[in-house]
Amino acid sequence: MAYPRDVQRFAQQQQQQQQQQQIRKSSLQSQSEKSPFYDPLPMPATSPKTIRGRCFLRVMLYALLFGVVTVGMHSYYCTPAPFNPDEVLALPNVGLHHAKLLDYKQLEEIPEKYIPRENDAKEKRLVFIGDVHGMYKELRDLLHEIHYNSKTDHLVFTGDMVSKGPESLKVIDFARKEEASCVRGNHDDRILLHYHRIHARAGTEEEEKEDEPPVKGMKKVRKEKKLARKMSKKQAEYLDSCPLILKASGVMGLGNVAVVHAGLVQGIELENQDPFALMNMRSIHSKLRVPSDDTDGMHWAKLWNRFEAKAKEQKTVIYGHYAARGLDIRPLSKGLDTNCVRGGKLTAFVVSSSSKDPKIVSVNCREEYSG
Ligand SMILES: [Mn+2]
Repeated sequence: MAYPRDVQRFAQQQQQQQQQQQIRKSSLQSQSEKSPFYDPLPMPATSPKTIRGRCFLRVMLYALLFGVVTVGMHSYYCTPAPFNPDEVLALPNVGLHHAKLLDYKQLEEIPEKYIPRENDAKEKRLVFIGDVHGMYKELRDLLHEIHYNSKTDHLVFTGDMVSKGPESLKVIDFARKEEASCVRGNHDDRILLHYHRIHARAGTEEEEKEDEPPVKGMKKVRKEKKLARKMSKKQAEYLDSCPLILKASGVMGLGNVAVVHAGLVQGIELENQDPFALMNMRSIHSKLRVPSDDTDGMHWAKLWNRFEAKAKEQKTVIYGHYAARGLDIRPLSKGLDTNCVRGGKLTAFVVSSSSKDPKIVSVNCREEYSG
């Protein structure tokens, strides 16, 4: 029960409260008109879910930033330093003196009489020929194509004259007859190794029980041994006479030249280059900085061109071996193995005393041989 006076008081109180609220509202409105910074729109309440979402975004942003900085620093600091040949020399497993042990002829000069010079009265040519691999017919085709003249031209084979193809011994006989120059290739080396082992064992007990374990690659070895057995002493002597490196200086259109089968390590004297690398290398291992016969790492010719360009006396390397790359002509290296034995081409790099620009001539190879 309520007394009428109380009801009246209650109604008065209510009225007062409403009036106060109205005053507060109108003062807020006038404040918003006065201050340009006052935002009259009420902020929505921030729920814990939204706060967590924002936190997550911020963490993700920091993680992304961290990632970008890490990748940037890694690529800046962890890329290999410029190639330093001293590092290769310092490695104990690089056999730089094998040449003496194995009796390889490390380095010879192409005889002066064959070098085309700028002021030669008569035209003289040097003809560098890539890996022939017993493809005698194609060799004859190529010589026909360049109008080979044995009186004025001198042939230089970049190695791997024999093995794989059908007429290895004919190639040797022809090269001997023409007194061609040559460098020793990895396949020439293998055939010679078989030849010398077979002849060292001739007439001994060992000859009877030939070491032929049934392992992978034996078919190839048997084929090589067959060729080695057919090789005459004179043919073997010719192949044996091929040094690992041939050099010449002041060659028309080229300057200083080094001929090798596989490649050279820039910054190491020709006398000190490793025989295995000279006959087999394709790349320089990017971490170990040693020459390797596989294709990982950097192509040796790429490094050669980059660093030899800064050398005092630059040399141009003429080589074969890298059939997978095919014709590979760079300012200071000329790769001539165009994979004739697997149905590719046979290529000649012709330097003439009558022209400053060497010519490249190729012929197609007719049949495919493998193994
Ligand atoms: Mn080779």
